[in-house]
Amino acid sequence: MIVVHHLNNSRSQRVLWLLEELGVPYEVKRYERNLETMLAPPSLRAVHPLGKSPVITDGDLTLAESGAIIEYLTGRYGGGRLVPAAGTPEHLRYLYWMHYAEGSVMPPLLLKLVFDRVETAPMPFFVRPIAKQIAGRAKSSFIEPNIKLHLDYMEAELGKSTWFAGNEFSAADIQMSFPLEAAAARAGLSPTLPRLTAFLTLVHARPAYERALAKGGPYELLR
Ligand SMILES: N[C@@H](CCC(=O)N[C@@H](CS)C(=O)NCC(=O)O)C(=O)O
Repeated sequence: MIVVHHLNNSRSQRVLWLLEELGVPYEVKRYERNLETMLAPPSLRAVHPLGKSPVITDGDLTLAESGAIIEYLTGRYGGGRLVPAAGTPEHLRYLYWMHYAEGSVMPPLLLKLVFDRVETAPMPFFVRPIAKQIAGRAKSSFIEPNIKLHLDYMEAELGKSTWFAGNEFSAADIQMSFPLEAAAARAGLSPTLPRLTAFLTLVHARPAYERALAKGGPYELLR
């Protein structure tokens, strides 16, 4: 039986959604973030040394990293569903977006989360102006321009097809949903990004997405 080690408000929601799309039975083992640090509990390190979510176990296998988990689950249980046929242009786009999500667009979104927190973290009053200045500089000179660059790029790419890999919904859309949900929470999706907004509306309307939310519990991304 597949067990999804699921951290609240996290990337593992994608794995629950994928399994609901595939109709594959699984169990959810829930872990709660520390309310102060927002980190995963130490018990997750007993499953995988990094203690990050998602992690799945399937028999003797323990596998971490969202993209690897998605590849494994579609390959083993998908029967060809949610992955464009090998050798097609859609398959190349599928590969691209599958890697882009965690490799390219998540880093600036994570930096934004960290530097936003630096600005509001408790600290001695005389340090605050300096911390705010450093965080503000990092955000205005690097983080925010990069987030805008990625958002505009994804918006333009979704002008080519309804979904990221083509006109068929694929597991790459599941992988890409997290950065877009994180961007909506952390940076907001402005009216100049109607395709990204429409993508999230389509995603949220999928019955499997709804079922996964019911299994995973409240899903409110960190901001
Ligand atoms: N690139 C990894 C990132 C894993 C990751 O950072 N997960 C976050 C949840 S969204 C986590 O476990 N955070 C809690 C912590 O770092 O303690 C993946 O896609 O699986």
